[in-house]
Amino acid sequence: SADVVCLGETMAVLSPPDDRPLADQAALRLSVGGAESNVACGLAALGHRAAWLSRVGDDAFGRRIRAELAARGVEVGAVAVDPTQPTGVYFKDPGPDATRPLYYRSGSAAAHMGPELAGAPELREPRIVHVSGITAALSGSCARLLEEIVVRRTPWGAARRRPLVSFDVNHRPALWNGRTADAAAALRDLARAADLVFVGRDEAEALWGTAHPDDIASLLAPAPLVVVKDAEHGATSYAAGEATFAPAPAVEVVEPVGAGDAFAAGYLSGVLADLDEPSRLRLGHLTAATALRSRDDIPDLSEALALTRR
Ligand code: KDG
Repeated sequence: SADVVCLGETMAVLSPPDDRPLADQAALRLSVGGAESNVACGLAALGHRAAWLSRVGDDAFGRRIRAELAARGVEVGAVAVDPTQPTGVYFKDPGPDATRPLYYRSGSAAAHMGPELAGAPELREPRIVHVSGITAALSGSCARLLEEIVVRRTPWGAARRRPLVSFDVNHRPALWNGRTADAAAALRDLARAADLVFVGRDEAEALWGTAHPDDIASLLAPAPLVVVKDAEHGATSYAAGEATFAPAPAVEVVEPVGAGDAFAAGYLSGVLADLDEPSRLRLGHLTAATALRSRDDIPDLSEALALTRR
């Protein structure tokens, strides 16, 4: 069985080949992206057994997603195919400051996931279950599913061996439709209940008005392990009251989408290998750097892997 199970929606991605706005483009490239499956791909590339749990439509995009993730070494056998709802799609719109996502995913197959999925046998065995705050914003049933996994831990009942539940806050304002107060409360409660939290300093500031990494870690107590990422500066992890900072390497950024997921994959790989905190953070920065240099949401981590094996 898998070392890590990643659960969440994955979409077909239509992206421009350069930095001009979507409205000026003539042809788009079709690829695959979803925060949690991006993490699964990263972990598979780093040599771990990673599975993706989700739902796709019975359509061309659903087939493309399953084929591409499988080709990247991710186990997709437990992915449900929905006969009636479509696979979600998103477009990338390059802007002067950032690339913005344009979502076509409301009512998607994945948005119809619900609490019953917490009974999936695939969730019982892994060492790590990785989810993100994106799922909380997809639908009421998806929010309840996340609560079963992160807060109530129903997949494991009274079992003594439970996986580490890893939660990336992944605040996507476009999915919350201006309901920032709802997002702030929901994402804070999920983070507090998780075993390991990834959060960007910028998103913590937008959600909770808290910008200092120490204060963010305090706000998310009692989560035992909190990793606060501060963009190009570095990341700080808080474990058992001890803070560890690792600076990020300087990188020529092509497009940042997917960098947070690549960071999570590197860090989680370090958790699986029982590395110490500085090494987990360094591995996270290394995999994130690979994603920052790539226009795809899922970077080719063989470059990072070559460096770690040196
Ligand atoms: O972290 C990158 C993801 O945001 C991207 O791949 C698409 O999952 C996605 C989302 O919901 O924005």
